[in-house]
Amino acid sequence: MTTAIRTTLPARIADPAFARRTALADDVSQWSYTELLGEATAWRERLAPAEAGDRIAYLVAPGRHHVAVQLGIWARAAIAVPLAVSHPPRELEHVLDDARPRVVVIDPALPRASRLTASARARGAATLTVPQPWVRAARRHRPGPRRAPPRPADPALLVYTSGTTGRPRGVLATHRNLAAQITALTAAWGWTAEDRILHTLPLHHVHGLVNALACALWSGAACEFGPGAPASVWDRLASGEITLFMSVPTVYKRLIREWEEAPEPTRRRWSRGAAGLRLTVSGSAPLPADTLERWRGITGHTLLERYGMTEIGMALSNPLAGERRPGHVGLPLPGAEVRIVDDSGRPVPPGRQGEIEVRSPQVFCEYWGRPDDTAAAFRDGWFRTGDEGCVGEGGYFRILGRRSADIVKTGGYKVSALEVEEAYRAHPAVRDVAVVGLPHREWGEQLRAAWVPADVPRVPSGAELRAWGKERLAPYKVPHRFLAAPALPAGAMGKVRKAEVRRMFAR
Ligand code: MCA
Ligand code: AMP
Repeated sequence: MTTAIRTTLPARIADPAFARRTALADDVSQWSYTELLGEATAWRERLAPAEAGDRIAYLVAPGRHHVAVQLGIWARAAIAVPLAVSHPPRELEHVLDDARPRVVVIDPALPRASRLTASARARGAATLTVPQPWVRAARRHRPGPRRAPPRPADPALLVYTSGTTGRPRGVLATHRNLAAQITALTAAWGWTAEDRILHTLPLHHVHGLVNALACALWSGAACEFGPGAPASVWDRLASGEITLFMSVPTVYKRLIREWEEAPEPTRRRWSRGAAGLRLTVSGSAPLPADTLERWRGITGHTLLERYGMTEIGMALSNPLAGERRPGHVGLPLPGAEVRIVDDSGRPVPPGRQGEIEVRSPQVFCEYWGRPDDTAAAFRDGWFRTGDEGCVGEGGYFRILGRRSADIVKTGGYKVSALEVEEAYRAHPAVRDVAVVGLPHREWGEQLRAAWVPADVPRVPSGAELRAWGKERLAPYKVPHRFLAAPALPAGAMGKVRKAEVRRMFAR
């Protein structure tokens, strides 16, 4: 099935009807669409070493500079590669080695800036810095030499995400893929130019990049970047200025806890203010029914739960109008076909469990530089999500878990247990290690590691192993607990039995 996608996000943002509207805001300033385009045009020229199709990586905190750089990259018809501000050098360098960017844009105020600058230059990339707050940004639209805007088929975005094995892979989406993802959501969730979203999500993943930021810009709406501290979020949600909020279940749990611990007058103010929101959305991980109920009790809103993946954008969503069923992720979004199949790829009847497959113009085009992985991810033109699900009454889908026990979702982030194990095997005191995700009230799942000490004079503590991991892995990939054991439970072929490792933590 194909949906005609004739425009792209960069073309859409230049709609003269949006020009004077607020595009981006933070706690000190607002940027109109004209100002944002002016800054993007300035970046288009500054990024001159890069040609169409080149990758441009950028380490810039979520906010107006981040968005201007991203749009400047697209104005050159280059591929945007967002880097995570929370990642240590080893993770950032993996992306540089894999994506081979021509240019790397770096905010010098960030902690990893100087190391990344050296790493980028050592790999032959040009580096550019973003202006510091004391340098007044170019605010007027400077047209510069005309350039053809990116075409729908041009590659647009390379997002790195963990697979079942090895290091994270780059998921490449074209402008057409993105436009299909955005139009499905803006239609389904009723976005208009009057919306203002409070954005507290990271911008190196689809949730923050597409669902929150790109949908706002596509609609001529305002995107406000704010701090993620629960009390600050509550104050903004209750301000009467915000219409939309999206986050992961962990964040809703934290907001609920903050509300419960607040004094009575503050609670009343937050609840009364938040009742005026238009929509609150949860995704990236299963939303527990009690969190949905408690949020409804506090704000009067039934969280809209949806399901998606970096490779496909959003595929399933509870409705804007109509029943939002707890424990379910709703129905296929406009333009998406979703089915449940058995192990041989045959669709199963409603109610039966199987793998979720998706076919849609939203689906990504390739894993960067990994043709075999790309081929293996599709069966007869359908993308195999690796998630288990079933279809219930009224066609509502349920997610029943991952097919691979080695994929863990913690606080909305996907982590490959095998990748974490591989990193820890490089520790001189670790002979062997097995990483599992255990159910956890706040994180959904939390990483734990059972490990076998090598023959070393001193066995490191769990805190030391955690600190060691944080220097090498993204913070959410570092196990929260370490359990030393004389051996790991293994089957006849030597494969570690993860179910038994899980039980080790229950003892
Ligand atoms: C931080 N830590 C974590 C996580 N985040 N540990 C496990 N899981 C995590 N997700 C570590 C920190 O390093 C810290 O360690 C300790 O846990 C507590 O950190 P804290 O300051 O409380 O965390 P935070 O910085 O406030 O972050 C929590 C968070 C964040 C806001 C929930 O994890 C987050 O932004 N999650 C959203 C991720 C997301 O956008 N996912 C979308 C991808 P220590 O105490 O030792 O210092 S999925 C996607 O895009 C698809 C398409 C989809 O469906 O949406
Ligand atoms: P990522 O690869 O980081 O984009 O994460 C995508 C994965 O998040 C999916 O394959 C699902 O396993 C999970 N996911 C996203 N939304 C939901 C949801 N509403 N319920 C359960 N799992 C979800």
